[in-house]
Amino acid sequence: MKHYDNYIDGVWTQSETGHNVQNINPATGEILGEVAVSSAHDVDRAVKAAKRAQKSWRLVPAPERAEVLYEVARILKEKKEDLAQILTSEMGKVIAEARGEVQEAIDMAYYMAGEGRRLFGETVPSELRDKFAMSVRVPVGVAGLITPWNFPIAIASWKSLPALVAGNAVVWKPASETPFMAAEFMKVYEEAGLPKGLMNVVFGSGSVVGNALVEHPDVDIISFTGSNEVGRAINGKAGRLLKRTSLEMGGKNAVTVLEDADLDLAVDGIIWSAFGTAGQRCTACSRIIVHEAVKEELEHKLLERVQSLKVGNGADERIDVGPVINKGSLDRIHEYVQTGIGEGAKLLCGGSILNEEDFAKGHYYEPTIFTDVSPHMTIAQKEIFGPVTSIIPVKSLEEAIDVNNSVEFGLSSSVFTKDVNRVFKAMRDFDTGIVYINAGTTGAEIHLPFGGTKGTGNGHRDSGVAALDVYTEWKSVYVDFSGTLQRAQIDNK
Ligand code: UN1
Repeated sequence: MKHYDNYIDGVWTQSETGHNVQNINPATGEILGEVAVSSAHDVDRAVKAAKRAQKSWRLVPAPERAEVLYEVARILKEKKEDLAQILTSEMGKVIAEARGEVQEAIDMAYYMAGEGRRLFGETVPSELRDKFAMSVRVPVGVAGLITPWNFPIAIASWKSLPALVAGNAVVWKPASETPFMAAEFMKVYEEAGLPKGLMNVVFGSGSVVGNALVEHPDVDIISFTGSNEVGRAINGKAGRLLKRTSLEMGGKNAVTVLEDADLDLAVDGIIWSAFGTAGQRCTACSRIIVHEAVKEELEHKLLERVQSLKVGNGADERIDVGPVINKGSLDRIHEYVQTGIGEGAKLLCGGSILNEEDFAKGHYYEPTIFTDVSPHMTIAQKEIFGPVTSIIPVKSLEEAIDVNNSVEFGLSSSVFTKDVNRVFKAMRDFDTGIVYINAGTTGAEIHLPFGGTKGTGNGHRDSGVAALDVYTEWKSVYVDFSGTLQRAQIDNK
């Protein structure tokens, strides 16, 4: 049976508590192994190691730091299949998606390695003669990363790679549900030759380990992806300490289908983004806003497709929809469905926990579509994080935009139409951080900023060049080579 301890200062180290917790396969109930449960003291040791290591790492030229990232990319590529298998076994997503997720981490490693030769700053003209002005990026210091279970390696790569290439050190608290991917990713960094202390992993609960990271005076920035509730609590505590936070907290994403849309394409996009990862993506399509003229036809086509989806253990290549992460999640999803029925929404398909023999040991939910949902209903407002989506009929693009924007989140939205004018209108007026045209709400690429507006975040972005803004400070530098005292705002006026 596998067992993992914390990784602190380049050594796999037993936690202070000496306790462990089991890691369970959500598809089968099988016990995969166990992992350390840590205390605030373990976090403190990791932060001290990170702080020490960062002192010299910040002086290593960025192109040289990037060499480690190129190695990370190469090793991830070599181990892609093994990592995908482990990912499916502890998280449950189907194997093709697990491979895709590892690929996302590989892409991110190459992309951020390239940043080692860019990390662009700015030079601007000074107001004064014989004076040079520039602004350069400097590392923030120690980054505390708190990452979710739904993309255990991709999201960890979005955060750790830019942090490291920019000259920071990292203390990482991975989700309790997916510790093995965290340990595997750590092993990749180790093999790639990352100097000790720069990346530390502390396993344990959010309330102990996460909290200790947020409150530690030597952690300079917290980057968090997870629930809105936890993100707000983190921001409250970090705010009092004037600590920088980058928060990504979910969505209530909608696909809009207009009356001129290619309906078969729209169905492809909806099925993939509503039921891929069993709906457990922040970007999952959990609302379908459809023009009433094509509602019936769309429902018919969706129903046909949903009935052909195979639910089961994602390790089997033939499966389309895997289990949800755990029993608590399964029950919560079912509760939302009951609430939907109670509020008068109509079930087009699904609506049940799957517990016949094949499914009894895992946590499976039927792909579920509600129809005739009105925008204010609970199922049209709350993030369900499961394979449940809701059809909301509208009469125009304008109404669709209002409905799209009527939720507390602002992560991703999409529109299916062939009309170029409506494409640009939707693109401008959807109030989300990501907009797709003629595609579902998922499928973000790593070299573009990832994140959203309103309750989704606090203005920062993972991925893309925007991620560097999270892990660097601007330093403005003025070099006066005139040999005299030149007073800005005075001597040049
Ligand atoms: C998430 O939605 O939780 O855009 C992350 C996508 C993936 C990442 C999703 N590249 O679907």
